[in-house]
Amino acid sequence: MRRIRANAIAILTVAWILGTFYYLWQDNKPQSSPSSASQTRGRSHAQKLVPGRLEIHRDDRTIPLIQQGQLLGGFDEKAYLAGKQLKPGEDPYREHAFNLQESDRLGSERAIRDTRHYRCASLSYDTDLPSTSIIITFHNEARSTLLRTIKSVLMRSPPPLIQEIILIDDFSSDPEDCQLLSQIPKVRCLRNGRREGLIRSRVRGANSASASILTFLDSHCEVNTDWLQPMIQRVKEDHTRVVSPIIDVISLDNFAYLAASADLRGGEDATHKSYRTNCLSSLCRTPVIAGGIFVMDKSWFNHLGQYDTHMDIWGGENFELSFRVWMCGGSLEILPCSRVGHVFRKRHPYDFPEGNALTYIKNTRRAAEVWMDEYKQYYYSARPSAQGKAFGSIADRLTLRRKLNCKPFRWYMENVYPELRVPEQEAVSSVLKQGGLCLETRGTDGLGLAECRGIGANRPQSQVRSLPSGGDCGS
Ligand code: LR7
Ligand code: MN
Repeated sequence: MRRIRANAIAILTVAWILGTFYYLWQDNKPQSSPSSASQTRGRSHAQKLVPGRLEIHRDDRTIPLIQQGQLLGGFDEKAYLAGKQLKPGEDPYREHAFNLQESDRLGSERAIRDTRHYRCASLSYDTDLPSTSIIITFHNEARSTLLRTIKSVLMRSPPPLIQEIILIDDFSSDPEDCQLLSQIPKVRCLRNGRREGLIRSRVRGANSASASILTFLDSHCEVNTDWLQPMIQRVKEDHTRVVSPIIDVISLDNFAYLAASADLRGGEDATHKSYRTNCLSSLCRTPVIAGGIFVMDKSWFNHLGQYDTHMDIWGGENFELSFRVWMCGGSLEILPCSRVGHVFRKRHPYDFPEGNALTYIKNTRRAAEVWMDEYKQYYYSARPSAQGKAFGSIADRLTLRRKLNCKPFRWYMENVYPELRVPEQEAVSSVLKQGGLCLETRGTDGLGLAECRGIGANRPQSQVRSLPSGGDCGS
């Protein structure tokens, strides 16, 4: 009897050990291929990518199979793309700072690898998620990249979640780039009567949005499988959250879709936990977001003062928004189970009416002057040339800060960014470091607030941006 019991205990112990090993093995299993990942996917809204074709699982929230015709309504895609083509002998990089020939060759849609951790596929989301207005502002975007952005949204989102896609044509040379696209169901086109820049354009889009949740996208993105649900879920649970996906890289040369690293601030452990929970606790929090791709509750966006509409063209608004969200009672997150690809460029393909450097200095000075309190000295020591440059009146934004009763920048540094060390007497060219993120000065080149390179960087290096350098996203 005793032996039988001993045997039973031994068997149970072995089973338990095997079970533990199996669980650990599952947890560390490398990313599965798109097709095997989709087989393990039991969720609603799930989509699976088969090379060259998109299948959408039917469920109560997914409109029956989306076919080319239904998806695009009366829109003539071929004519749209053929309307603008690279001329023989023309430099394919000249107009857009990416390889237009490759983008055009790809066409308006393609299968991309599901770059999420395989565990993401088994997360489930509420079946009554609120819908969102997608806001895409652009200035002279290539037709093929713009159309691919729109189609990827329509193909890879549960249709009921997409209330509308609002395009803001920021005074592009050809009004038809935008107008023709409004023949696609759900797509609306607003054209600026003069060049405004992305900040005022986004505000215009947000003001005309009819959904309660706003989703901002750049005009050269491709959203990945189930990109939207994790973000809307997080915002639905707490409307003060502002959430971003992990941003994958679309090569500007050959348009290959490349997975970005997904390491979160807390390292491996935090990453694994959040794959299982969609960030149940504070695992996904980040001090700053890249700024182009995020989801935010509309009333929270309005309550917090939208954007600083005295910022022009490009740059600085992502820092301003990040500081403001944290200091005025919200939070920022990057969700590892949401992935969106973006074409990172090395230069701006468009002009800045006031000049690139002056515009960037104006915008970032406004952010520093309104939000950084005594810490703005680090901005100025990194960018001495910013001193004395015009940045307009910030009275309205200071009033907003007071009205919202926002916390001091010191609070942000100590609570949101405690890993960040400010150089006391150190040379200005030092790096202020924390877990995965850095506030760094680069000689005379600028003050950067971004993921550190090499320390479990959250996003590819091309997403590391320096505050006043005035360069492109990656420079
Ligand atoms: O005058 C303009 N009007 C516009 O509508 C200038 C630009 N734009 C549009 C443009 O067509 C594009 O859709 O604004 C968008 C952003 O401009 P990009 O793509 O030329 O610049 P970017 O990729 O470097 O943009 C990043 O930095 C910007 C700083 O102001 C914004 O925050 C962008 O949203 C941001 N993009 C992202 O965060 C995507 C991820 C990559 C990174 C980093
Ligand atoms: Mn961009």
